[in-house]
Amino acid sequence: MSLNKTDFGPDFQWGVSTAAYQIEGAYKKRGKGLSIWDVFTQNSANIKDGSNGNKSCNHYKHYKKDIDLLKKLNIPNYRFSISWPRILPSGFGEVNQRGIDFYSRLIDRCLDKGITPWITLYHWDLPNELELKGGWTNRDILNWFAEYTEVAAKNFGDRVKNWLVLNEPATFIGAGYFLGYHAPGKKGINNFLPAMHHANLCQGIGGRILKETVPFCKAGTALSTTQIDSHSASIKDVQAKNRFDVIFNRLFIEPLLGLGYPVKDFDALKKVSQCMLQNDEKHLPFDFDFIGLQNYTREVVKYNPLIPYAKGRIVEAKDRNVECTGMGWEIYPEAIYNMLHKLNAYGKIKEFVVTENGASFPDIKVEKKINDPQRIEFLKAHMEQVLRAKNEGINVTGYFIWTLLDNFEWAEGYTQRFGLVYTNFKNRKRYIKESGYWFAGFLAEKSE
Ligand code: IFM
Repeated sequence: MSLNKTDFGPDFQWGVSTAAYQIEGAYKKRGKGLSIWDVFTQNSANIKDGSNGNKSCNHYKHYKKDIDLLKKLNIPNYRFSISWPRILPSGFGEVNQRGIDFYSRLIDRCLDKGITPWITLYHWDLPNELELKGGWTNRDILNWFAEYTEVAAKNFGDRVKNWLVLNEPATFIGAGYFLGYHAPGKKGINNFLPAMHHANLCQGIGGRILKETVPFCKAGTALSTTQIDSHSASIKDVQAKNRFDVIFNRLFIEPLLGLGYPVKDFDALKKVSQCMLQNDEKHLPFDFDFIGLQNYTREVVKYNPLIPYAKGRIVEAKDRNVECTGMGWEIYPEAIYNMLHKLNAYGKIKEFVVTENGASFPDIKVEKKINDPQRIEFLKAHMEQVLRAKNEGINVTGYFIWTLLDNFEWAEGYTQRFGLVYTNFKNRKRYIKESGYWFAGFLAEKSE
């Protein structure tokens, strides 16, 4: 099937997404406070290659060139995140004007080049000073987050109309406050439940403040989705699959839609009531203008009584003999289609934007050229599935590739390359990959 931009209609929004900690570097520059990732990466054992984001792509310095790259690639929308400790070094209180100025310049550069900026408020780099007070487990995060949202909305809302509150809460809460392999490295159900509940409340808090503060704003939140299949049709495997579905897909959308926590399918969630105050249930729902849907793969789950709470484990893609990306994630394009359908079936979501989809492959630069046919195939196959869902009536209005530049991939360090543009981490030079040129060509096609 040949894929054309015109098939998606003239108003479909195309873009790329990035995140502050993954690309900015300049981790201590011009008044920025430390984030939990700055601190977590100080222990090199936490990251596969012992690296950190202290310099990363140094987008802080090269942002103009990076926006020029967007322009060169014909990319009309740019989603980036704000580093909370860059603008509020202690998390609340004193504002770092130099941090505000950086994002103002970035936004202005986008606008000058005709690129629409989209802001994600929280893409995982919590100010470390807040973590010292308990971070997401401390209920005060509701006030800290409200203040942060207000500062961002007041400073950038005159020029930025598209906002996302959280990025993948299931990932940063699950990996950071239950499994401990992401910052801040906390573990266990007693950290997980309050952190999860507070993140849920913050989605609504952020959404409400944005709608009150930013005239004509479109507010959403970005949720990770993963198709979960059971290893067999046995009742135990199916129940395990349902518990993983709760963890991966339901924890942050159902409270938002007024459905409460899915305790029926996951017993261990019952204790969340201990973190809830009387009116919390009323404050969980929020009617976002759109949901940012993110998808990379599917997982297969098998019952395992030895695993606490989930009582199941993921059957790794490599053990299933299927085609994988560099992350070891199965290449399964139907997952994005199925997840659009799954969330659409709630019947309450007005609009979807695919705010992340992409793949890492071990790209090699040969004489300034990076030939990455696997990424092109991956992207095309996923875009086809998005179109299929759209043609079936799902209101999906945009598709953003993860990501512009190869960057710091969290616990994987620099071992994974997701970019349309190759980054040489020794000298920060950028080289457009074949996939970047392919996307530019696709976007150049004139809409009817
Ligand atoms: O790099 C991440 C991003 O920060 C959040 N979504 C998934 C990407 C790939 O792992």
